[in-house]
Amino acid sequence: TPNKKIESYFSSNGIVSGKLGLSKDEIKDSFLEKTFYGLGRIPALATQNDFYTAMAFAIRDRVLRQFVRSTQQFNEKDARGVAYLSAEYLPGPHLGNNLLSLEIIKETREALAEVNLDLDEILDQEVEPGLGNGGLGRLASCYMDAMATLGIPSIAYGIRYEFGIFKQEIRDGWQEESTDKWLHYGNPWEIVRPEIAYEVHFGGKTESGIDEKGNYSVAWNADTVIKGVAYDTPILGYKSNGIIMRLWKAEAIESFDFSIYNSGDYYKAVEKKMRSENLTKVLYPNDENLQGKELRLKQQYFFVCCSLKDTIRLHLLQGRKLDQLHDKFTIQLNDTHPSIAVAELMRLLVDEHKMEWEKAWHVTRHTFAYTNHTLLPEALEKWSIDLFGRLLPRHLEIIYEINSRFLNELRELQYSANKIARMSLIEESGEPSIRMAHLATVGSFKVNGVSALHSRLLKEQVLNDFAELWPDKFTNVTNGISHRRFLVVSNPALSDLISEKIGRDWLTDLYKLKGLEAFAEDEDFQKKWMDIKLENKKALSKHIEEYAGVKIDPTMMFDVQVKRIHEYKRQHLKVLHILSLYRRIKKGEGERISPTAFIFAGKAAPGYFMAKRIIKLISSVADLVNKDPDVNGKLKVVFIPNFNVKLAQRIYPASDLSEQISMAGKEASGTGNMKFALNGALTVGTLDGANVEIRDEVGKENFFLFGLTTEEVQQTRQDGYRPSEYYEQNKELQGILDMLISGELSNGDTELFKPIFENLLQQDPYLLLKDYQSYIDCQEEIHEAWRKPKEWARMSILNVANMGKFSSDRSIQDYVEKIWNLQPIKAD
Ligand code: GLG
Repeated sequence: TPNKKIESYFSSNGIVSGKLGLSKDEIKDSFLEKTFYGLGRIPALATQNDFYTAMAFAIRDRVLRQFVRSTQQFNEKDARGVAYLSAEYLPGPHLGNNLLSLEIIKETREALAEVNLDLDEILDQEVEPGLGNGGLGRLASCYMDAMATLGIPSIAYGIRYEFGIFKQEIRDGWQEESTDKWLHYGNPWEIVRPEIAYEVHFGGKTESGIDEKGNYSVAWNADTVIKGVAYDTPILGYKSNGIIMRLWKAEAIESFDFSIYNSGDYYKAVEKKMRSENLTKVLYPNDENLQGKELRLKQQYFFVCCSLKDTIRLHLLQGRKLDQLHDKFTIQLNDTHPSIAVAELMRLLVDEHKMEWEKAWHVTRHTFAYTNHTLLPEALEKWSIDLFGRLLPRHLEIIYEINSRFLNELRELQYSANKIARMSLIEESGEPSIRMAHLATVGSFKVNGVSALHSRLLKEQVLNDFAELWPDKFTNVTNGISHRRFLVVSNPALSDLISEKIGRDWLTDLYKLKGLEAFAEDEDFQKKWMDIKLENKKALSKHIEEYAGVKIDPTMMFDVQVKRIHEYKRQHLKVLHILSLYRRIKKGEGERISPTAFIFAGKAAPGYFMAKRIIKLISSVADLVNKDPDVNGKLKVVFIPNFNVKLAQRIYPASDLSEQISMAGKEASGTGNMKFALNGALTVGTLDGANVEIRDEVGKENFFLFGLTTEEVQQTRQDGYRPSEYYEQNKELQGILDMLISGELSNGDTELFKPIFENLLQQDPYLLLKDYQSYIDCQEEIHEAWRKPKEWARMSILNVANMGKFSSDRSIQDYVEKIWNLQPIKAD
């Protein structure tokens, strides 16, 4: 029975519609209250971290108020919504972004100043949740920011990893990993919901039979049960609604171990409990490379099962029918990581809710939409039938059934046996396995790539057969980024300068930046623009000196490549360029080189041999170059350890040149490319991923292009590429490559970099040697451009002015129009 009394207070009397309490004094009061009564601290004992935590609690109250308000509106309007399923999120620090969303940065700064505390120091205390590997996880978080801001009725589901992406240290030039204990000091942003919990089954056997009503049915008698408990983090939109990121933590089922308890083996019972909780202990640190590990599949199924059960609960709570699920929800699959959802929803509908197969299949394939993030064959998920069947026997049966019906349809269309085998959900050659991208494609009503080029290649290559069968199913949504986090919060000085000129509308409509074009030639504006860049570079230099031990002159050009370390991203091509400059200086031919600091950061998958060696190579080149008196400070090389969102927010505002140099056809989109350009860095890049669209937007005269196109890459392959020819013909390149095996980079060790040398000479799968000369020539142009500061400033302004398209607000708008088909609901 509803409690009318409390409801009336809730809706009309203050709590939900009343004042948020955002004045300086109110913020100060709640901060002090949280410090003393919330944390039980006396001033003499309070640490900086206590102050951070108290401030986070004070702000969280206000954030939750916004969230509660939007939930209420979504419910009242019985709105159609989205459940976003992602195995990864990289939200970055919450406090700064929430202060912006509430528009109380200034008030908070002043409130803290009154008690002699500094907001920036407090912000710096926050340890970010590293619940993702790279672009894919960060994209999910940029989308949460936009969905909250735009009022999209939505919920984001994922996994509450106890240890996120490893912490990276660089020792003697090598990457070393340690566990990321992000929860060590507590997490003031999350709220545990012990009552929102679901059982997840694994293993065992299925049994078919006739149920009490005389219908054929299948029972899954699992041998393990684990409980998933919801942990909610509110994500606040700018000046508006909030949505929830609901992450599942694995726990043991209490009752499950009773028999062992009773038999007296207490330790065995506890051990079982620990084993259950292992499931969400740690994030797999591989970006775009599947490992096929059992625990990973368990994680995927675990969070999918909890999320679908929760979505169904929310749906039914509204008094709706289950066969209308697709009318009320789109479930967006962020890559194939959650694609087991297709089979799980069928299981829930058919086995648990007794819906007939055809109807359930109709609901399922109108509920899911699938975003593909990569064309790399090694990243396309496949699960061995053997492993899969042991863990999820019922799902294997369901997938077989989906497949057999699907293949029958293809036979009716007179498809050849070859083509049918290609399209099957099951790969029969080699170890039989399930192709998760095919499952996701067959089970979804829309499939999208993440940039125009990537979506085209997806249709023409990886999913070509499917695109021919269902042309309307395929679409593109070009990625976008949260310009509020990556410009307003992380580059406040530039944001203020922009707002001074064009007002503040660009915070919610990034296309408004176009207004900056009018000032691109204005010398006074250019000077202010570049002065801010210089200040940001000074701040980054300080950080670099402290964390990487290298002193950098902030007036140098900051040439930056930060992203996961991967051969296709070609950090080693950048290294070849640095060595070319070094050798020119040594030969006395360095007069046309502009003083440059080469800045790298990024993590390598712990088991990725070549990537780890590339980090060592960068460090070795840094040692050589930074210490050589002949270089005389003209070049500096540095690898900043432990790249994460927090560090990224320092780096983009301080960058002059953005390196986006992947081999064409390999980077699905890239999003770092957008963050750099948004902060006024110029891009040197190939025609890959979203680079293509960035260049279209900013104009080709404001973008440094080099290298082969996707088509030329394919042609090169077809013609039989022999990298050694380039080594033999290009003497400069030869001299550089020889350095890798001469020992001069490695204290005489001629073996250390031989694997890189041999890889490049023998296979060079990412065509570094082929693209080398074009890259070097392009860099010469860049160094010349750097010597004309006004020109450079003009190009920098024009880049920012034309970044409107790359806001995640635009991307989400595209999802709404092309895929989700729903009405945003803005909080009043
Ligand atoms: C992928 C791709 C990136 C893409 C990102 C988000 O490699 O090119 O920008 O997803 O769509 N694994 C990734 O980071």
